[in-house]
Amino acid sequence: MANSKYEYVRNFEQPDHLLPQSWIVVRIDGRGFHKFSDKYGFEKPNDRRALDLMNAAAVDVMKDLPDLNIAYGVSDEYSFVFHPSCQLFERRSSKLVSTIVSSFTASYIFHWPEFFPDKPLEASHLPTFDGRAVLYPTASILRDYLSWRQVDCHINNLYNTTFWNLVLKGGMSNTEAEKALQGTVSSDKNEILFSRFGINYNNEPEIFKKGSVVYRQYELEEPQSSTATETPDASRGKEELSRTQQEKLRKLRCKAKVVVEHVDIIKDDFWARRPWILSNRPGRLPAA
Ligand code: DGT
Ligand code: MG
Ligand code: MG
Repeated sequence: MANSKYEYVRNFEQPDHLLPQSWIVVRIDGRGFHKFSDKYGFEKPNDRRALDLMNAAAVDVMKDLPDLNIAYGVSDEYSFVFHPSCQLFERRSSKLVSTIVSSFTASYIFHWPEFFPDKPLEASHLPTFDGRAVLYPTASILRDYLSWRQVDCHINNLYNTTFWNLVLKGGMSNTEAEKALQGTVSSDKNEILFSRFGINYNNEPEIFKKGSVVYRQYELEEPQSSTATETPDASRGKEELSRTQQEKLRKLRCKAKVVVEHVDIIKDDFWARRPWILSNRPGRLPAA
């Protein structure tokens, strides 16, 4: 590149390479979705179309970035996870976050008409997302992060389901419903749902109770005796993969189907049967 007297301004750019050998989570969240969901008439407390649209956008992001290992979504947020060995964009935080945010937003807007055919987006109310990258030093802490999001999903969903039943079917005002739920624990909310509205919370759709998990599907494996979180940290990228090896892995990943499931990711079973997510070594593709 030709040198000019302006060249020095480059020095104002700050490096933002994320620490090596740590899990990277990019979490994005809808901006002002409280208003946005009202504007487009999302059903309360859960709008299946809105959640399916979030999932469609997340699948596109996973396909766009084969380095991603898993993603977890609930409400207007999605967490995207990169393995500690990931070298995408030299691990530069702003590149990773801005790419995921814009890729997700573009896809969300692209798919909108499939899920809301009768509600075209208006230029004055367009969906936008913010994003941040957070590092987690071990697979066990990464799992705790994902468990935190899934527990949050459950707690919020139980509260919201009870709240909106009290309002929409029970005839309470928002303030009355809020008061009625003050100081209640889970079992109280289950009881209110069952005794007043005949709803067994356990029978609510899994997507509402557990959120959505997106990952590359290989053949499920028999759980090994070692716990799911022990092995992966050994292969966290201390031995740098050559470019050719990385390219080969990327190609293998692109061949796997990206699936969306609404399952428990807190217990060991999910991870033990899908060791490729934490190990970063592609599994066996299912026979066609
Ligand atoms: P923010 O993130 O600080 O810009 O503000 P919000 O308004 O996006 O707040 P946040 O992210 O804490 O909460 C998500 C909002 O999105 C919450 O008010 C409820 C709404 N929302 C998300 N999914 C659904 C849905 O399926 N149905 C309805 N009715 N609302 C939803
Ligand atoms: Mg939000
Ligand atoms: Mg949110």
